[in-house]
Formats: sequence, structure tokens, C-alpha cells
Amino acid sequence: MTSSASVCTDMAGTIAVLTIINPPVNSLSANVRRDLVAALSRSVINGVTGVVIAGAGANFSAGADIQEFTAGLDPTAPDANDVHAAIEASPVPVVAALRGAVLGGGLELALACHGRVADDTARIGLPEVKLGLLPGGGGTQRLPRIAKPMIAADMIASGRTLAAAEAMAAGIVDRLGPDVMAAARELIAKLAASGQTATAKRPPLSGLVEAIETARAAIPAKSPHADASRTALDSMAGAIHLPFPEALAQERRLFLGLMASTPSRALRHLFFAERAAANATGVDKTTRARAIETVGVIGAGTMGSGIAMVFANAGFPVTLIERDPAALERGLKRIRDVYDRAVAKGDLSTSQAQQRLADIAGRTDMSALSHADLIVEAAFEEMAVKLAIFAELDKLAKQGAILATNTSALDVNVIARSTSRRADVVGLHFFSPAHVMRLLEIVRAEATDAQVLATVIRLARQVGKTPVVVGVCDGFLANRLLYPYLRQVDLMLEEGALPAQVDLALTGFGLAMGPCAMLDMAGQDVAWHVRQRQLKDWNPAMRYSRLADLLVEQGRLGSKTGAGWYRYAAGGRQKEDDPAVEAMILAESARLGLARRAISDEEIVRRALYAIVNEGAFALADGTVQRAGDIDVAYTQGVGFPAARGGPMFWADTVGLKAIHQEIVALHAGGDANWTPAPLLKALAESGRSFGDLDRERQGA
Ligand code: T1G
Repeated sequence: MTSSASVCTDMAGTIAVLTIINPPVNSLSANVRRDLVAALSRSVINGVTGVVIAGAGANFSAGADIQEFTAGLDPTAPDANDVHAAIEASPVPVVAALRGAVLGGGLELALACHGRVADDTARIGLPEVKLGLLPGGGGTQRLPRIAKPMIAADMIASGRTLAAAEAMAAGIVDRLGPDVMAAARELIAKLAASGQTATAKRPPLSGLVEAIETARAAIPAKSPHADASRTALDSMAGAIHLPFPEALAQERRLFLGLMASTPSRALRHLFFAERAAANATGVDKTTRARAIETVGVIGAGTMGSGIAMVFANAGFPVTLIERDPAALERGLKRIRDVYDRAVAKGDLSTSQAQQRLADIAGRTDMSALSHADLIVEAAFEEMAVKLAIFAELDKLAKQGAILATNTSALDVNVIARSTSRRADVVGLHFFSPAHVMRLLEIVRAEATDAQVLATVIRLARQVGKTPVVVGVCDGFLANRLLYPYLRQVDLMLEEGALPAQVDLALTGFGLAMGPCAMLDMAGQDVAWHVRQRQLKDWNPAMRYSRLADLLVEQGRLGSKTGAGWYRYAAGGRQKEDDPAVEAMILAESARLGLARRAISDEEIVRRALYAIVNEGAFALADGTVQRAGDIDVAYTQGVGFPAARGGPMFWADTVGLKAIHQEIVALHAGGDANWTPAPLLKALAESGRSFGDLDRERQGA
């Protein structure tokens, strides 16, 4: 065995086995590319009869080292195309042995080999578009020469991953079997006998034109990576019109163009921010987690029934508690309806739905939770109700059980202090609908134990949620930053805008839903309760609009009552402008003596989003949130902020904190304390630093 830093060479008879060693996912960094080319040429010089390329550990390779793109590519190292050309020039067969992740540049490396074998752990795909990129190492040229065109075009445009058997059926994998090394040796023998063909020398498979058009038509208009998908297909079309070397050069140009684009920088930022968000102070990979096998959920309302499905969908037995049989039956029916719809849409098989339903046991007696490892309280959003439940849980829950509350704004410290096991209490704030929204705010109370945090962070990922750890404050993170955002919306309605204009301006910017439609969907009464609580110690220097309160006083609670900022046809979700609301707004402007003025969409976007950014800076300063990246993950996964803009804090960095701070100072000069500039924003702006710089500084600290 000979070994260089990241590739070790073993001999199996006359076959050289080159193993990539670059934990945790064998990304193809500059060193790996350099060492692969060296090991390959050394093997050929030594007269081997074949070469197997494999990955150390569970994965073949997760592709190019994404960090390199941000840090800047190393011009001295062979690039991916150089590595692939060396493989294709090999006088002896080169076979890739695939296990685990075979993604992006990892698959491109395998496609440049003369053959591919895999076991059933292999997950095979070109997910580059999800990073706002395209396969820049020959993937758009070699895949259509190997795989069925429809599948090839769909893989490249959607970024979806295939299981090993699917990849075999698509023609990507030549052999499937538990022992990839044995299969690789057999394939090398066969290729040595029949002669190997470089993938680049093969013609693209027929039907590619239609396949590309079909994939192009299937690109969702609102996809955060729609541009990258279209560009990837443009590059793929090169396989039809251009000789391989020219098509490869075109692919490279298009790749570099995307790499420099804001959407790709934003999506790469979110890739790492999502992983960083799972790291909380005092908790790391060595922190021991508690075993969670059984889960209890208290309350079968909209949130409780959704949370029960989150855990049942991940295979946990769930006990769902309600105060009486009728309420329990309503909750169980809500769950059955969701699964029935999923079966009807083909998202779930009947047996899967039945299994999940069987995993949810409804009870009306809390003592049924005495064996649960985790109990999530999702009862009515009132402190007295929550304290009564936690008092009972304190008595009946087993020692070491984690007691979680799904409150969206109440003080988790107060709830924890009401028990004798404060260290076991944590907030788990799911977003509605809980079984759909990926964001999970993990609210760390003053006494929450590190083990409890480590447990729920890992559990969140296990049930398909993205954890963001936040501190206790009014509204935690996502809602806290929404409050000033919604205040600006109401104030702009007083000054001259109308609900439809505000929503169109922000959906035009890329938000999944405008604030007026969002509050109508969530319920105007929910936000009203929050405002009533906040008004108890309101700072009179902050302008307050009572417009949304007027809606509630008129019983316009949103789509559930058929009217809010908009009116909704009978029971429907289809909204339409309501002249009654316009009249109410104009009357309020007149009552305030405000001369209504034209407000541009740009002003709407700036004021609404600067309010979020400013409050985000306050939250970063007071420790509610550790990283600006956490805010970006929370807003792109929980509040519908466009991922292609990277989240509010990343977006603010693209605008420039100096300009934002200057505008906030100007707005504040108007006398409204809503625009009190965050000192942290001021400091960053004056020192020419960004939120990204702040995160890097804090990570390095
Ligand atoms: N580059 C750099 N770091 C990577 C990485 C990569 N490609 N993939 C993962 N990591 C880090 C990640 O940040 C984390 O670090 C650790 O590895 C474990 O990852 C030319 C342009 C493989 C399915 O898009 O989808 O090839 O937080 O927590 O849940 O055409 O990682 O521990 O410090 O996600 O088990 C295309 C990206 C690249 C695949 C494993 N490839 N990776 O999931 O672990 S672009 C991808 C994943 C490209 C070429 C182009 C997942 C995974 P840390 P993890 P996991």
C-alpha cells in the first residue's frame, strides 16, 4: 500500500484500488484531485491491469468541496476535468466502486470511469442546481451519454437523487451487489477482454432533445434554483450540437457564471448555515444524547395533531392526549384526512398511512404518558393552561423524560420554573402546518440541560426538521423579527399603501406569501392577542397602527371568517380585494390627519425588510440567536423568505449594511422609535463589516 494525504493505493492482485480519504464525505478538494491524478499515473506506470476508485468510510464522494468555491478555486491543482481526462486516457479499465453518497462531482468522477458498480446504499445524483450551480465537471456531457435521456435531463434539472436500483435501471450503474470490490474486479476483467470506451467518446443517447424540453417545461417557476436548472439544460444541449471538448468548455463557462451569481452564493450560504445552526454553545458532537423511543403530545388541535404526525412519520409510537373524547376524535380525524389526501395524491401508500395511524394512540388520560421519553405540550396558548399541564407532568412523567412546550411566544423560563425538573424543560416551536414546515425553533431556557439540547437537536434532524437554537424572548426568533415587519406594513397602509400592493411588492421580491395574506391565513386574532400583550408595556415613542385591531373588532379574523385584509369566497382560500377594507384604511388615515401619498414597491420592500434586519441585529447582540446565518435559515425555512436571496441577513449584506444603517437612521430621525438603530448594525456598518464577517468572527472566537 502506498498512501498520499488523501488517496491511498492498495493492490488487489494486479488491480490498483485507489481509495479517497477526505472525511467526513470525501469531498473532491484540490488535494484529492492532485493525489488522484498522481496515484492513477503511478498505477499505470507500474503496469496494473485495472484500477478501482473507491471512497473511504460510508460514502464514495459528496462532490466538489463547496468551501473551495467560497474560498476561491486553487488554480495550481488539476481541476475536475483534468482528473476525468486522465481517467479516460488510461490504457487499462478504471471502475468506480459506489457506496453511500455519490453526488455532484462524485458522480461526475464515476461517469468518467469506464464502468460503475454499486451496492444498495448508493445514493446517486447531481444536486448542483440546489446550490444554484450546474454539474461543472462534465456531468451535463457524460450523463446523457450513459443514462436514459429523460432520467438524465430530470436529474440535472431537478437535482434529485436516485437509489442504486433506479441508477442501475437508468443505465448509470453496470453492476449492483453487496460486494462492490468483487463486482469491480469482475467488470474490469470483462472490460479488459472487450476493450473499454471513454465516456466522452460515446455519442449522446437518442431522445435527448425531447428529454431536455420535457425537463425544461417541468422546472417550477418559483423554484429558488430555476435559473440554474435552465442553464444546466442549456449546457446539456451542448451534447447534441457541439463536439465534446467545446461542449465541456461551454459547460465550464456557464458553471463559472452561476458560481459568481448571487442566487448560488445565497444557496451555498444556506447549505452551510443550515448545518451550523445545529451547533449550540455548550453542545457539540461529543455531548451525550438521551434515548428517545416513545413520544407523547398533549393537545390534538391544529398544531398538536401536526406534531403527532411529525413523529409518527419518522416511525415513533406517539400517544396523543386530549381533554375529552370529542376533541380527541376531531384531532384524529384531522390526521386521517391528511393521510387520506397523501394516499390519494400518491405521496403515501395505503399501508404506510395505516402504519402511521397505528403508531398514533389517542388517549384522554395524561397518565398514559408516564413512560414517554419526550412529551410535547401543544395546548391552548395561555400561561395558566400550560402551567397546569406542566404541574401534572412534573408528577407523572418518568425521570429523565424531556418536557417540551410548543408555545410560540410565552416565557419558557416561567413554565420551567413551575416544575421541579427545570433542566428537562425546553421549547420546541413548530411552524404551521407542523408536518410540512421544516423549521423547528429549539428554545433554550435558562436551565435547559446540554444533554436535553443535544437530544432534541439530533431528534429534529431525525424527523426531517431543521433545528435553530434560540433564547427565550417575546416571539423567540422568527416571530420576534416579524413584529416590527408587520408594524411597518400597518404604518405604510396608513400612509398610502393598500394590502394588495404591499403583498404584491413583497411576493414580487420573492416572499412565498405577502404579510396581509399571511395574517389572514394564520388568523388576525392570533396576532391581535400578541399586540394586546405587547401594548401592556408599550413604548409611546414607537408609532402604533390600530388598523389591524379594527379588522378584529369587525370580526374580520381572516380566511377562517371569510374576511380579513381580503375577503374570501364562501369557505375558500381564494382572496379578493375588499372595498370595505380600503374604506376603513382611508378613514383611519383621515382620522390621523395623514395626507395619503404614493408609496413605491421599493419603499415597501425596504421598510418591511429593514425592520427585520434591524431587529435581527438586536437579537444577535442580546444572545437570542448565535449566528446571522441562523436567522437566514429560520426565515427561508419557516417564514417563506426567498432562498435565492439567502435570507434577510445575507440579503442585507448584498445591499450593504452602510446603506441600510443610513436609511434606518434617517427613518429614526422622523421621530419613530420603531426605527431605533441596532447598535450592532451601527458598529458593523461603520467598520465596513458584514453579518457574514460577524458569524466568521464568532465562529473563530
Ligand atoms: N463540500 C464541502 N463540505 C461538505 C460537502 C461538500 N460537497 N458535503 C458535505 N459537507 C460537509 C457538511 O458541511 C458537514 O460539515 C459535513 O460535511 C457532513 O455533512 C464540480 C460543482 C453528503 C448527503 O451538493 O448533500 O460537486 O457541519 O451534515 O446529513 O459539478 O452533506 O460537519 O462541519 O450534510 O450525513 C455537490 C452536498 C457539490 C452534496 C451527507 N454535492 N452534501 O449528509 O451530513 S457541488 C452536494 C450533502 C459539485 C461539481 C459541483 C450532504 C450528504 P460539518 P452533513 P449528512
